[in-house]
Amino acid sequence: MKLLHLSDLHIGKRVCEFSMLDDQRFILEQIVGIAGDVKPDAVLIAGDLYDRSIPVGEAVTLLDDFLTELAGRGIPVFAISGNHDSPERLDFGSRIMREHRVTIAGTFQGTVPRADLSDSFGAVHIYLLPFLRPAAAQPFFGAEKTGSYDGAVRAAIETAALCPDKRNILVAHQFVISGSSEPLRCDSETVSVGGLDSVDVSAFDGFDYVALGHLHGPQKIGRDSVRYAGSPLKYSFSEARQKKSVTVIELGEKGKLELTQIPLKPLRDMREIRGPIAELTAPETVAGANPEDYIRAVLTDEDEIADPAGKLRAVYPNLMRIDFENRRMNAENSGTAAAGDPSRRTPMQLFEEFYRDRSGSPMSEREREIIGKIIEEAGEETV
Ligand SMILES: [Mn+2]
Repeated sequence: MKLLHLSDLHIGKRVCEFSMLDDQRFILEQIVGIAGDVKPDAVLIAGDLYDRSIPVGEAVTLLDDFLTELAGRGIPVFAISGNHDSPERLDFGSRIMREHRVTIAGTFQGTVPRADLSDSFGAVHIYLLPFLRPAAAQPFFGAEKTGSYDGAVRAAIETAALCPDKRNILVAHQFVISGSSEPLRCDSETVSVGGLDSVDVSAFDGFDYVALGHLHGPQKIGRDSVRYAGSPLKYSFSEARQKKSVTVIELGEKGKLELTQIPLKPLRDMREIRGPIAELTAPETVAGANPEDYIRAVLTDEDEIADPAGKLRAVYPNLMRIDFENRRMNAENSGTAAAGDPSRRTPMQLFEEFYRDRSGSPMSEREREIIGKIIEEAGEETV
């Protein structure tokens, strides 16, 4: 039996004010193509289908198209909610969709629902655990068992009463760790301070494969068969060097399983370029890769550049971010750090820093005037 594992679609996400919808449509069509080639017995989607609890209309249409395409090819889908999804909204229509073999577990209802598939080796039990917070588990298991994410997830799994002779698969969306080793994190994930949301991998000991969502870099946790598929697209520059993929799980008889990662090729890559502006905008540099990619430019020029954003955008239309790395900036930055406490700077100084950080150049006198007026109107003291 073959299963295709994906997660963290974050449909509707915007990165640096750029809508990712075209990129998401492109990558989801590619995944439908992969599903057509691989012919999995099911597709597992491990949460964060949408980027926000109330997704924009186009995002809903895109997910609808994706699920309809898979269902149309006769491929069963098993999906759960992630921390970005609204559990109730994902549940909408789910009882009707189940008739078309699209099974969505949005809200946690006190048990881990199971779906049964089978092949020549016998039954495969697929369990669906929506993203679980202790507060959502407490009404079912009491405060004592659900004082932590780890406790809440263990209490939920206990309800599953696994058949040890069957092949058991879990789809879950949690922050899973293995002892004290730190998983690979990215900036596009929602972080929780102090690791209070962590669940130890030992909670999943009874499962033959755990299809995880939450972390955006593809990786195993502890053993090979507890895996984050990762997001299908890069959603932050901290992921610029990652290779995105979907995971194929090939189940043999109980205890036998093979994993393959199928690489995904985005419509536009997200990458960093670094150097003096003349070099970065030179035709041979621009032609060396897709200029439509999402770009973070790190400029190393020592001299002041007039309108760096405009110059870069003329050749890289999807420029997302500019940073400077030169002696002058380093000196200024260390000056700022020495000045320390932002609360001791005036609103105007803070805004000037913000403006320079975003645009790459200082504010003009006219702009300073306008901002000064706005700050005054807002009742803040300007200096
Ligand atoms: Mn996510």
